[in-house]
Amino acid sequence: MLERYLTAASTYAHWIDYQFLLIAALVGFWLIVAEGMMFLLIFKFRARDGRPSQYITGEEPHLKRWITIPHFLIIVCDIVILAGAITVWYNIKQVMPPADATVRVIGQQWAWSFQQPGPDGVLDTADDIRTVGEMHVVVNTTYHFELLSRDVVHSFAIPAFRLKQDALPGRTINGWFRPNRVGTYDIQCTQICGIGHALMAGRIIVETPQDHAAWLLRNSNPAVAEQQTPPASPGDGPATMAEARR
Ligand SMILES: [Cu+2]
Repeated sequence: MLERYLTAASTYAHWIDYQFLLIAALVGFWLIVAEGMMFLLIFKFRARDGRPSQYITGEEPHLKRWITIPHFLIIVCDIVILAGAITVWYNIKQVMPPADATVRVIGQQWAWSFQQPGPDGVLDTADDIRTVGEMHVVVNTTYHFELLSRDVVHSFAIPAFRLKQDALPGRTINGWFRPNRVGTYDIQCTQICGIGHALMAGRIIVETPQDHAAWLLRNSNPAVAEQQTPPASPGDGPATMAEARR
């Protein structure tokens, strides 16, 4: 249902959406019941000709029940919401499914930069690809990310993935995502991090394995990539910031 308003492009996006719907439905139900009851009672016991409005202290047991019974029902709803929230948190933040690839995400005032494995598929080797503001990933691939900050607290967010994770200076925070829809999606910083915070945007391009392989070839260090893969077809213009910088 929330997908109508915000594309869901990762495997856990719908878990978050269901949790929001669960909270909205349970809280919304009690909001309507409580407000409806309040206005009904105001109307029913209002002052009329020859009869003043009633002042009810609510101390008698048959009146107290109007508080205690909904109170316990709401506690049951709270437990349902908590159980859902803990399950979602555990599955997204505590459990790391095996990675198909690992990438490094670095926040700084005021840009996101990314370090991804080159054609060898291994991070921290000579053919790594470094980009600023733009990250390329393969659809239906589980990524682990190592999140770092060079200066202050940032927050790495991809709304279409329902992913949000703070980046803390001095710490490497691990997380994961698995994009399941081809497209280009926003990356944002969601922790106010200085005067350029609003400009700290990027994009993530989820592409097919073929498109990603072509991008890898175009952006790998030619000297390193030549030893590992056939050369890219000539005439490809600069397609990304990484290529344009070289
Ligand atoms: Cu930031």
